[in-house]
Amino acid sequence: MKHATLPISPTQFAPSKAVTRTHCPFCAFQCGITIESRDGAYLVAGDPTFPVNNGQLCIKGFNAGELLTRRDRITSPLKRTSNGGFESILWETALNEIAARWTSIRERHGANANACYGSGSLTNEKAYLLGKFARLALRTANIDYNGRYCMSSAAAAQNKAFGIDRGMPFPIADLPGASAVLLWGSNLADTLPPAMQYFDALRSAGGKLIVVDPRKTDTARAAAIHLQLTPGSDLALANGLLHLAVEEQLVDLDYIVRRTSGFDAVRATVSQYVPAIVERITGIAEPMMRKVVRLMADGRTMLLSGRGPEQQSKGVDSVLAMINLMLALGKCGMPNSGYGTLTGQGNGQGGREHGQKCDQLPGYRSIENELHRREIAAIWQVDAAQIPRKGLPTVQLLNALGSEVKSLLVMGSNLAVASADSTNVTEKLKSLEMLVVCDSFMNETAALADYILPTMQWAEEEGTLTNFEGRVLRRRVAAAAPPGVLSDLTILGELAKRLGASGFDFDGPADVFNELRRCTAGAIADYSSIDYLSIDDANGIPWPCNVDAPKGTPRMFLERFAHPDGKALFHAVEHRDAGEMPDEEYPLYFTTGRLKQHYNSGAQTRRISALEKAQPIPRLQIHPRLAQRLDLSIDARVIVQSRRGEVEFAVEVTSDMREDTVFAPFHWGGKSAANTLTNPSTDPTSDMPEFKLCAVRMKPDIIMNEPGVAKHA
Ligand SMILES: Nc1nc2c(c(=O)[nH]1)N[C@H]1C(S)=C(S)[C@@H](COP(=O)(O)OP(=O)(O)OC[C@H]3O[C@@H](n4cnc5c(=O)[nH]c(N)nc54)[C@H](O)[C@@H]3O)O[C@H]1N2
Ligand SMILES: Nc1nc2c(c(=O)[nH]1)N[C@H]1C(S)=C(S)[C@@H](COP(=O)(O)OP(=O)(O)OC[C@H]3O[C@@H](n4cnc5c(=O)[nH]c(N)nc54)[C@H](O)[C@@H]3O)O[C@H]1N2
Ligand code: SF4
Ligand SMILES: [Mo]
Repeated sequence: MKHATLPISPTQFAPSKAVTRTHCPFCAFQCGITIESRDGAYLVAGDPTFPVNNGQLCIKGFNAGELLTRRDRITSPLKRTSNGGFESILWETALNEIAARWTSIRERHGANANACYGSGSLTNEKAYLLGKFARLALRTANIDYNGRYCMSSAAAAQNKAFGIDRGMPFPIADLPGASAVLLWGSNLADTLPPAMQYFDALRSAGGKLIVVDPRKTDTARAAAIHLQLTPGSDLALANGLLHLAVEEQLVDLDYIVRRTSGFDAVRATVSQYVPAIVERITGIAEPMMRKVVRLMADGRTMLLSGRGPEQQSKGVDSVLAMINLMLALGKCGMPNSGYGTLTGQGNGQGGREHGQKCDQLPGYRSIENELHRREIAAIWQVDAAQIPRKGLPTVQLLNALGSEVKSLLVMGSNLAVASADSTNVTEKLKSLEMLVVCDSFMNETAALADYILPTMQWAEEEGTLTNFEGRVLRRRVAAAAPPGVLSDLTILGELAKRLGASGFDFDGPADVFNELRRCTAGAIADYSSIDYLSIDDANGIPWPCNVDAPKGTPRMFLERFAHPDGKALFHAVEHRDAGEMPDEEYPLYFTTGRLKQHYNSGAQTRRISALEKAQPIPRLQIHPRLAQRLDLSIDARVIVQSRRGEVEFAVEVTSDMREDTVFAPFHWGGKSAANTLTNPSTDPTSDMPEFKLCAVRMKPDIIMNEPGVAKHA
């Protein structure tokens, strides 16, 4: 079968206008863009009419059009050959063979031996359909997704404290109305650059920005106060700030009584976090802590967290400690105030709501809740008993590859680069009976696959995504897909058919959205009144959107939180060390994160010439005194070792670093893959791996001034 005979409607996927309004393919800011096709290229500009970015874009967005004309696009299904290369095969052959091998694995090892892996890059419709596909077509419990690496800690903490997880409970436009904003472990000057306009407005209105980050980032430089804390000490700092709030009688007792429960236990816990102890753990001096807590207690204040404190083995408790602080100060649910997390991936919000998580059904329902199972089973027209139970979360799933799990379908992630202890993950991927990757491009994970199924990308198909404010947006078609590629939705439908499953015949993305919408009615993430065609006119609709809130809900918690009694819950949490701490053998903290020019595993941005030219290689950021101690010059290359492996980096000497900490971006694979070093120990609640903290060494006798040439210092 050629792709033309598969059920895709050409009109649905053809761009209708010369200039199309749509959204950027990358981060959760989901900037409004316009795409114009001119002389064989696609020109991207900021859409001044879209109210979130107001016409601004970052360098990644401006250059995203190049992805649509890349010559290295995969345009036919590829199958691994016996000599380790790939051969092109027909769609019909690929789909039949994959389905037959899944069936054989299921017969030999049981249904849970087949697994799926999704992504916060997928549209809501894809995330939803992948979850349904795993449960009903493959009949496996084992599906998880890369949001596990991203939003899982903040999501778990918000669910515990507020009973709901919508990244930011208010629109970003509320920010300049605050008197102070505490940005905790986010470098949004590089990671959500158009957000800086709101901080500029905050400053102009007299508001203060406070940044908590072990590095002096561009975001920290824009702040009135920068707390350059010891990596991994966030929880102690948050408890220490609350200790001072109690001591200085800054807590809002009336709010605490009316709107929360559980404060007494938290007050007892933080009584131990006296300034001297907190100062020793965090490196932040007591007067500075007092200054910050007074600023945060006074007026309208917000605390927004990023991946810094979240991507740790205590990420959930660290976020809970921040929420405790904001609840005690009486801020959550108040105007221009409260706690929020800055969601990362393009659909990092919607991607965590519609059933691609191992414990979840659509609408943020729980797969272990009998009522939720029955509700979804009724829409799926199956018996509730047919829906599998909870499966393995990512790190456990990846560790089971090759043993309990024999096949993996990957849609929208470059696991071999993005996972902690990536050498181990690569070995696990190699040990599978069958790895299937759906992607538009070759990447380090696809290179290990048995089958690669080429997919349409962002501007070639439509669908909905939910931005960091919970605003459901519509992505539009602006470019024709090359012949030979299919939509992920079509691929799932065709594979489901071959597995004998029904319920996968859809007439395009809007049709899938309408089923998703029904599945969310009455659930936590309620999309039931969002009309697909009205999304554009409204410039996006924030959920919950239902009969009670037909225009959506820009601001949450104004009257009640989402727990049954309407109250927010305090959680008493204790500071603890990271899974691995610096010691004599490995004396330095190693932390990781992002550069402005590259996106995540780099699979897309390393292909865009302007971005590649601006940041061609990963550099290890180190403090000048550390460089001097190790006799490293600016152009030096260095080998960095952790207990899990070693990598080679070029060196960037910068006083933005602490002397005890080195930083590298994780956007590259191969010999400079930061994740070769990172520690896969996970948070016990969220299963988030510890990307932000492990111990490394750079021994003088392995410093290299030329690649491959060792020099004794
Ligand atoms: N340019 C660019 N933008 C992106 C992305 C990208 O890859 N590139 N990805 C998108 C995605 S998926 C995400 S999740 C977001 C992430 O957005 P951010 O959270 O802003 O990004 P990171 O660089 O991962 O981490 C933020 C900061 O955490 C700091 N940090 C490290 N250790 C600690 C610690 O122990 N405590 C504290 N408080 N801070 C610490 C780092 O120094 C870093 O500056 O960005 C989104 N936007
Ligand atoms: N050391 C370290 N590691 C980290 C992090 C860190 O801070 N430090 N951050 C973590 C975080 S927050 C994240 S989000 C992950 C992200 O890392 P990954 O999970 O690897 O995600 P990406 O690199 O964004 O995307 C991978 C692939 O998805 C493809 N893709 C995009 N859209 C679609 C689609 O619609 N369909 C299909 N089939 N494919 C698509 C792209 O072409 C690309 O090849 O990395 C995590 N890893
Ligand atoms: S900020 Fe995010 S959404 Fe906006 S242009 Fe940059 S990558 Fe795209
Ligand atoms: Mo992320």
